[in-house]
Amino acid sequence: RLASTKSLRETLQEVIPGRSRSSSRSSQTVVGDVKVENIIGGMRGLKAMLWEASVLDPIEGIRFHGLSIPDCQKVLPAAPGGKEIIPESMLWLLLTGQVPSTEQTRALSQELAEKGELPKGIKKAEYWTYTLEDCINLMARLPALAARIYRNVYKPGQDIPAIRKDLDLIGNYSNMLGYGGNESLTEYLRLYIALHGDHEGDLVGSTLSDPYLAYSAALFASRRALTLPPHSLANQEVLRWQMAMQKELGHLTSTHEDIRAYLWKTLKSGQVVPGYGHGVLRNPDPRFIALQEFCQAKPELKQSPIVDLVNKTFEVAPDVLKEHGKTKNPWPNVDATSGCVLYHYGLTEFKYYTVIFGVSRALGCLTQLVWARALGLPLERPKSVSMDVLEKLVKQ
Ligand code: CMX
Repeated sequence: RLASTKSLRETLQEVIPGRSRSSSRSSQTVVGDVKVENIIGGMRGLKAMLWEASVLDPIEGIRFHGLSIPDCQKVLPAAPGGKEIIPESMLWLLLTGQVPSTEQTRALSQELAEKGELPKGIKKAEYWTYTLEDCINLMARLPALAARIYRNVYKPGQDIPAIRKDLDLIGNYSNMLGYGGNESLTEYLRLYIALHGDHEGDLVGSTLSDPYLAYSAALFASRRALTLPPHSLANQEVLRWQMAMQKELGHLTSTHEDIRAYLWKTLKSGQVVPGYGHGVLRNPDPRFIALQEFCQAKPELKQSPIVDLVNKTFEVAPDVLKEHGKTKNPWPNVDATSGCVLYHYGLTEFKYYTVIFGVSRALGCLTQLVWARALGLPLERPKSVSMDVLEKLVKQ
C-alpha cells in the first residue's frame, strides 16, 4: 500500500486508468432488488451509486478505501511533531486509494500553504495589466469562435483547421473560415477588419466589468449598433441595393445615365441611398477610399461586375445627392463598397457580414477598456433632464 515518492498528480495519473472500470461499464449483472421500502424511504440501503473513497458499514463504521479509522490512525502520517492524522494524508488516501509517505504528505502541506492566501485586491493602477491580458486572450480566440459560427451555420459537418502558429490573426481566421487558399480575400479581410476596428462607446466597460462581458454586451445589447440599419447592416443593404440595380439595369451594359435614373427612383420612393451619408463625416470616408484603392490594385477586382457597379455608382451618386439636397454629406461611407467586395470573393452569406464586423470592433472596444483602466476612468453616468427642463431652458 505504501506509495512511492511520486507527487499527488503523478500518483493520480497512474491510478485513474486502472479504476476507470471500462470492462464493467456495460455489464448487465444485477446488483440488488428495489423494494417498496427503498422507494418510500428515500432509497435508503439501495445500492445505486458509485462512490470511490469510502464505504459506511452499519457495524464497523466508515472505511476509507478499505481502511478503518483505527487503521488510518496507524498508517496515515501526522503533522511534524504531532500524532494525529492530518487532512493532507487523508486527502491523499481518499484521492488515490494509497497511503502517502511522510515526504508526500509534507509536499502536499507545502503546496496547500503556497496556494492558501486569499487573492488580495489589486491596486487600481494595475487594473490595466490584467485587463490587457484578458483582452489579448479574448482577441486571440475570436477568429476560432467567429469561424465556428460560419461553419456551423453555412458549412456544417466539415472539419475546421486548427490554429497555425505561423499565421497572423486574420490569416488564421480566413483559414478557419475555409478561405485560406485565397490570399487576395485574406488580404481584404485583414484590411477590412483593421479599418473597422474602432468606434466610440464604452458604457458597460465603465462598470469595471471584465472584457468578456463588456464585449458581449457591446455585440448583443446594442441591437442598433450591430444588427439594424441604417447605421449597421449597411454593407448588406448596399449589396442588396446594388444587386437589385444590377438585375434591373444589366450589369455589363449599365451607363451612368441608367444609374442616375436608378438613384432618383430610390430617392423618390422615399428610401435613402445606402452607403452614402454619415452622421459626422462631411467628406468621402477614408475607409471607403482605402478599400477602393485595394480594389484598384487587384486586376481581378477591377473586372468584377459588382465592384464595377460600385465604382460607377460612386461617379454619379454624390451629384445626385447634392441635387436632392437633403443629406449633409453626399459622399460614400465605408459600407458603400465593403460588402460588395466580400460578395465578389464568394463570401456571399450576407448575414455573416455583421459577425466579421463584430470581430473587427473588438479591437476598439478592448483598447478602450485597457485605457479606461489605465486612466482610472469612472463609471459613465450622464445626468438626465426631462423635456420640461429642456423647454424651460429654451424659453429663458
Ligand atoms: N440618401 C438619401 N437621404 C439621405 C441620405 C442618403 N444616403 N443620408 C441622409 N439623408 C437624409 C436623411 O434621411 C435626412 O432626411 P430627413 O431630414 O428627411 O430626416 C437628411 O438627409 C439629413 O440627414 P444627415 O444629417 O445628412 O444624416 P444623419 O446624421 O441623419 O444620418 C446616416 C446619417 C448614415 C444614417 C444617413 O446618411 C443614412 O441613412 N445613410 C444611408 C445608410 C448608410 O449608408 N449607413 C451607413 C453608416 C455608416 C456609419 O455610420 O459609419
